[in-house]
Amino acid sequence: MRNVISLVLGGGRGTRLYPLTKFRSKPAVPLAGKYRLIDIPLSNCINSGLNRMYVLTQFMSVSLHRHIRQTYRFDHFSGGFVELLAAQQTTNDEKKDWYQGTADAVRKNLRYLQQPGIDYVLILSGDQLYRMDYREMIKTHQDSKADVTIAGIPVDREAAKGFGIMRINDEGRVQGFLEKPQTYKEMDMVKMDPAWIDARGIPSKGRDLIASMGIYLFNRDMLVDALEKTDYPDFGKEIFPAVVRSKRVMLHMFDGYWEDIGTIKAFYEANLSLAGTHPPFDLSAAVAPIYSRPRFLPPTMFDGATIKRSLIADGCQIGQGAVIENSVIGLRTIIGEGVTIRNTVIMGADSYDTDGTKQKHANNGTPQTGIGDRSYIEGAIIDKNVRIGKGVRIVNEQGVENRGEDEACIIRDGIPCVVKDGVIPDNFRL
Ligand code: ADQ
Ligand code: ADP
Repeated sequence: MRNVISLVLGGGRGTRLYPLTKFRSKPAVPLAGKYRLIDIPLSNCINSGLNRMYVLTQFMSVSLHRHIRQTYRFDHFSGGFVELLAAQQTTNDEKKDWYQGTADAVRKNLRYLQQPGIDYVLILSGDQLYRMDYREMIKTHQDSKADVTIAGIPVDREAAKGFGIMRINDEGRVQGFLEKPQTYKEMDMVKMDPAWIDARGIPSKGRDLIASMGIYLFNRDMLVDALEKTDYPDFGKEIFPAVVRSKRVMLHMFDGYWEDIGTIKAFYEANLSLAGTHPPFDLSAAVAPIYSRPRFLPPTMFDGATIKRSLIADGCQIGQGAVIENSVIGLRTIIGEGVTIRNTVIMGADSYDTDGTKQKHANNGTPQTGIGDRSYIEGAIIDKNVRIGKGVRIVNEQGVENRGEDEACIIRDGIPCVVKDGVIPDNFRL
């Protein structure tokens, strides 16, 4: 496995996950109360025996760098590493140095792939929730003598609009690639016979299209060649439609839980699904754990709360009479007395207030870190380090789809979001 390099695409401009990406790069977005998005692909790599990884990100974020440095440590005999490759150092310069697309991001870093001893490059997305043993994909690739192998999953026609759709022949070779077809007419050009899917041991259940999962295994030399000879910015939009004719592009079929969590709505739903009684993705799978930075936090303290179907991370303090249902409560969250939290993702805090900062907030009449007494929050995402006052009500009662841009509490995809470090005064109502 030493001849495989993994490259995680850590995000474009991050607009689809705004405001979670307002102050951080996408890989650093917290997930399930104690992880970060980047932990998913990196854990999959490590559990697959692949430990040479690069993460491509638009800008260097201190917290992402620290997270990676403190989590992914390899002993020096293994040759393992995780390196961040940033398009630029700050977020506020002109955008011209930014990676123009997924292929452009890889092209700008080709020199790292051209080192000796690398035969294969595994390209992964940084915003998906799934568990995969990439060794199986490498085997498909080698057995079929492919130039490129794309992981694919059956999807129905509604879902197909968001994916690259592939037409496959009986040998498993990709013969057509259509990025995000919007009409049934276009989909008909790449559709499969459901019996073809069933014959591969995967129940088609009304699905007649095979979507690219954005997981690609390239022969290194072919990748370098394809990127040097063109200036195509994207794999899905340009590279694959162009190379399927001239190169041996093969399918690796996957049939498990896999979610693209690159939008606010998908991110919200994936987090809450983990809090259910039968989560579709098992965080506790002993054979393939999800790694994250070990922290030395005290156990969570409850003072007479009612909690149902929720994930509660370490270091929280939950006040008397609080009601928490179907929610994710992240590290170091402080929840006041009589607070109600429903269907909500709370990311927690980076640190606890000291007596000094508590006194300062009290003197200024501003809220303390956490959620103030008697507040009611439903259907929302609450980013890190927020200070929400007492008697606040955050519910999207009018069903607004999108509202606000720079305020502390905005609505995206119908979900109220309190931004990182946001301050919400006492008795605020959305
Ligand atoms: P999308 O997810 O829409 O479709 P894209 O926006 O290119 O495609 O994102 C792919 C991954 O690359 C994401 O993790 C994203 O964050 C990252 N990324 C995007 N632009 C980037 C950039 N400029 N620099 C660094 N990283 C960047 C793609 C494929 C489809 C496929 C779906 C599967 O194009 O064919 O079906 O992924 O989710
Ligand atoms: P999280 O606990 O969510 O992973 P961070 O990685 O941002 O959050 O770290 C939590 C807090 O600890 C932050 O406030 C950060 O400033 C501080 N911190 C942790 N490690 C370091 C470090 N090596 N240098 C400076 N500050 C650190």
